[in-house]
Amino acid sequence: MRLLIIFLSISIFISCNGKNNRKVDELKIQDNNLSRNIKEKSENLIEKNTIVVINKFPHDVNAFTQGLFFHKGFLYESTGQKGQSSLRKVEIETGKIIKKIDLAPDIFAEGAVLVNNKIYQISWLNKKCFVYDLNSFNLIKTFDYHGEGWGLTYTGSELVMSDGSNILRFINPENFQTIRLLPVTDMNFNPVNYLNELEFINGEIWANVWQSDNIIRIDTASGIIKGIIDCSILRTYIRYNTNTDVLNGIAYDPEGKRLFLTGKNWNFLFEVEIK
Ligand SMILES: [Ca+2]
Repeated sequence: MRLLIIFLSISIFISCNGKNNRKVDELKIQDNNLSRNIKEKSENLIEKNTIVVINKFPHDVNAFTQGLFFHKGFLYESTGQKGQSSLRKVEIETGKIIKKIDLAPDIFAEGAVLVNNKIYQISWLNKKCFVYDLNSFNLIKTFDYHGEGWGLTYTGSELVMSDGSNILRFINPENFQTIRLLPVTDMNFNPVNYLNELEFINGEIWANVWQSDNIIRIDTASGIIKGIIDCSILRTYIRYNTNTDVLNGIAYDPEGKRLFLTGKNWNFLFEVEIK
């Protein structure tokens, strides 16, 4: 009798447990479906665009573009690589270099931006930001900072610096002290790494994502991506050689509403429109 009770108890337990397992499995499937739906819906909230090429202009194939900005009809470009780093003022239509300074051979220059008639140019591993007079390119001062320097832009009150991670640093241009850090994520709060050259456009931060053909549009308050711009079509225009590297270089002309893009050692600078 006792054995029968034990057997029945075990049978009932196994039966209930089986049902529970099925319920757990069903809940897991429902949960997975819900997660997928939320993910799909949130991804749909990110605007997806491509570009149309309006113009293409000559670009120095020896310019390993790391920083690019527009000012009063000219482009200003920071080029990288040790022994080849420079700061240039370039005529857009011809690609002609109007003014250029070469940096010390141990400096690997990165992003550059204009702040009140001064050009700020950061460096990759040298932990130095150089500040020049806009017109003369004379060095005014240098700042030291921690970590790597990749891209640089200016909001009108703060510098924004990328370092290859998903963290953007907001910096006081007066003393180069960090004011705040902004982690950049997708809608599901996954980090978006490899943020490179930057441009502040209509209140958003636009960033080249290193080794991709995408530029992302970042909300400056939340750090969440608002849009992805697929620029892969530019690859069909450029002439490849052994030095041709990735898309990197965003410059915006706010008055003419013109957007310029290029890449490291690319033979063209493109004027594009968002589609
Ligand atoms: Ca830029």
